[in-house]
Amino acid sequence: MQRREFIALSVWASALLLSGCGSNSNGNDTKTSSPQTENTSPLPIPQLLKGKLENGVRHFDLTIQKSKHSFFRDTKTDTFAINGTYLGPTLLLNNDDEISINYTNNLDEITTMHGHGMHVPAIMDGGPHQKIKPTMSWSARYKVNQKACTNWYHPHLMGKTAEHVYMGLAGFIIIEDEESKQLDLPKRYGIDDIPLVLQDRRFDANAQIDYSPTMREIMHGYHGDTYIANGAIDPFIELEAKEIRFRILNGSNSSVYEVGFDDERSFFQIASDNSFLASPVELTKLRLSPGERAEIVIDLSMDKDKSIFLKDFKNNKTFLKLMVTKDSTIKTSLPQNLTTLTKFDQPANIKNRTFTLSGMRGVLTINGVSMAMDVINERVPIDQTEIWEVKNLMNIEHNFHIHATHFMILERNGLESNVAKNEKGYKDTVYLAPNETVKLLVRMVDYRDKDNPYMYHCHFLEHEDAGMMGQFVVE
Ligand SMILES: [Cu+2]
Repeated sequence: MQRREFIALSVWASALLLSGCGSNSNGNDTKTSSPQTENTSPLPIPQLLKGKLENGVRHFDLTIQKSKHSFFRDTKTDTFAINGTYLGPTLLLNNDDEISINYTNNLDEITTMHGHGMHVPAIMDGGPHQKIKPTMSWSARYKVNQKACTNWYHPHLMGKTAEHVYMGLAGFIIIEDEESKQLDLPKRYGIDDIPLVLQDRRFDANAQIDYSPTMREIMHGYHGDTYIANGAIDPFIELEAKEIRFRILNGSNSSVYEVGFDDERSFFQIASDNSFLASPVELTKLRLSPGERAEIVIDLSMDKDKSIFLKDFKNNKTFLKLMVTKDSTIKTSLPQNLTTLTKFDQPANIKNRTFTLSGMRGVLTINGVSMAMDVINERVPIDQTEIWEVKNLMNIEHNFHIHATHFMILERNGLESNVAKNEKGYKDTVYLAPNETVKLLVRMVDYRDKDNPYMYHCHFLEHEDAGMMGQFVVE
């Protein structure tokens, strides 16, 4: 009975979307339209792995494989996945844990697996140099050394990152610490603490993933007409009438989303990429560019028997239906103080580095050069605070991601007041509007290695693969 209502509502919602209310402003770029779906399935919650403890080390075993996934009813879609059929399990890590993540590559091609947001030695970073050949394994082994946050893992192979992610390779890494365990936040995984990776995809007439960007789409973004959440199209989730926490990852290749709810109610952002915010920030819309994360808390305590939709206001498309069907079994009350954020000191003679983002006709550059595997672009001294000024010289959007560290955003277009409140946590990826300049406060700590580089790059994956990436060593 209830199930039939879900399907009926979904058909209605799909019809509404197809009638034009959900038209995509990027629609001109979409050359194939995906099979229509009436599919209403529960939101998949990635399996939570805590690792197997052996001799003081938590071991995680992940297999990168070809698979088939049911995006559509009665059809299977070829995918890449980690352990399952699309995306991968969530790894739960505690600060100070010794861990080992063993990736086995069962694809027919080389890939890599990078821990995005992880503060780890360069050889454990899983960047373009840590290749995993078919049938071979690679282990990232390190001591977790950072504040509670929501990170993720994904391939980072030179020139192939976009395609490998598009086929389904990505998963969450949740880090908890003593502070996060004490906070009165929703923390029952999959019940009131929900991981949510937002993506858009193109499917061909045979319901197969279509990754075939033109030069224009490499520059302007490879946008899909089908929105998916945790690998499902138009899913629903049944929730308790209480505060619910979502750990949201923009896992798309090149789409910037404006996330919010269809009734435009407010919610609180509690964390950005690499830390909690000092205190919750009230929002009605949340901009997330590719690779960025935000944890939010939405209060559903007055919404029993109601449904609301989580959507992207930018393209007016829905990702997920929230159905408040259950009474609350536990009460949480959003704390006003979440964490203390330490700002790196800024000495009078602070070093400035400039990174200009530019390019044309499918070739993208940072400081005038495209990524080359054998070139170290920057040498950064350990334990010294620097200002990295990133200038978008183009009329298109970009972002900028730095491996190994977190940074704080000091200014946008020369003004501190242009930095939004919800961007004042620790970040590893910063959005840049067309022709915008940002100033970042950066400091490399703990891991010195003059031979093995980290990456900095645009996280619009088509841009990264087209050369908008560079390498730095910490010495
Ligand atoms: Cu870019």
